Amino acid sequence: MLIKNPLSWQLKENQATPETIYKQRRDIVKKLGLAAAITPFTSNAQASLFDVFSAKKDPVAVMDPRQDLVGRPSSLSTSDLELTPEPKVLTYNNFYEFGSSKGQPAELAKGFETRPWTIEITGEVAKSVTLDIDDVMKNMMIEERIYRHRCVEAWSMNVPWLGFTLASLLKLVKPTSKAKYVAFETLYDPKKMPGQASYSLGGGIDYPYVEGLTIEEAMNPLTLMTVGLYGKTLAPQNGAPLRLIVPWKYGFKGIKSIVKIHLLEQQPPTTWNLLAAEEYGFYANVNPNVDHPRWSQASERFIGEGSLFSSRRQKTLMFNGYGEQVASLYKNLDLTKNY
Ligand SMILES: Nc1nc2c(c(=O)[nH]1)N[C@H]1C(S)=C(S)[C@@H](COP(=O)(O)O)O[C@H]1N2
Ligand SMILES: [Mo]
Repeated sequence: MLIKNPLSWQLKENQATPETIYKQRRDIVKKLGLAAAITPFTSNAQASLFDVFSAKKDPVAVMDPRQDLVGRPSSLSTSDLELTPEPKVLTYNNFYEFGSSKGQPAELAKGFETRPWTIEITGEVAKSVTLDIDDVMKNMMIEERIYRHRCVEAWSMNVPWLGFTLASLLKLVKPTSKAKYVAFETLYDPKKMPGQASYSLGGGIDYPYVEGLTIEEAMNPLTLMTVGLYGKTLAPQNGAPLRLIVPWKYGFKGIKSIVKIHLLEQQPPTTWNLLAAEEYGFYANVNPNVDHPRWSQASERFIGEGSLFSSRRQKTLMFNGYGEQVASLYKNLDLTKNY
């Protein structure tokens, strides 16, 4: 299989993009100086991933405050949803590296530096690589995906994420036939992440935070490497510069501020499962019929307009409403045991 050239691929995609978005995107491309970087690679089918991502870099940019980011509309977006107001998405967070109570991450992650930032991809791949986040953001096709976002704590939001499919990234590194699982790791830097330096602030987690998916889950087109929300790059408290979003699973699978991706043959350990295996499984599919040992999962508190205390209760949807796309992945699995 040839390594696809994301640059030429992006141009092709753009031809199918509505004019206004295309124009905005073209302006961004111009601003980033990407146009000049397109030529060297287009004719070389053998281009390695290093070549593909060696487009010239912008001056180092600290992405806090958030920068504008445009995503192509996607048919995989759940576009009929009432959105959770942006200020709530930015303040009602779980990110234990910056404190284990709501509101704390928004405060303690202020000024968290996300440049320079690299992502290492290793293990069962044709060739291990280390990618620079800015090259990744320039080369991958960024889409807007409105998804339901359901925490295992039984609250939910609807968020317009911006990102690219994990599948499109993994295809570039060519997983080997032994790649059955994908493991992810958050940055470990207790100097920058106070929750990693303090047991009580960090909720007793053994850092770094780790997560994992099966290769089939990772390759599903819904699985999004997320770099933004509400038309801008991610805020630190939402997992800048790069986090995972798996919309049919509980939010804790959506690991934030990723620095490592490792493909492997065995199921990798995952943070909440290590902490309390009888409460949090590896699969963590949203399921109204399988309760958490300490509370029901049949309904959820939707965080929308108005006060958090007045938020409405609604029924939990099987696979968070994404069963049509993902139920087949679990047809041979007992979801009561594999929660
Ligand atoms: N590294 C890391 N990733 C994390 C968490 C965390 O504490 N640390 N919390 C998870 C949980 S429980 C949820 S619900 C989501 C919350 O994402 P949000 O704050 O963007 O809504 O992030 C997930 N990713
Ligand atoms: Mo969560």
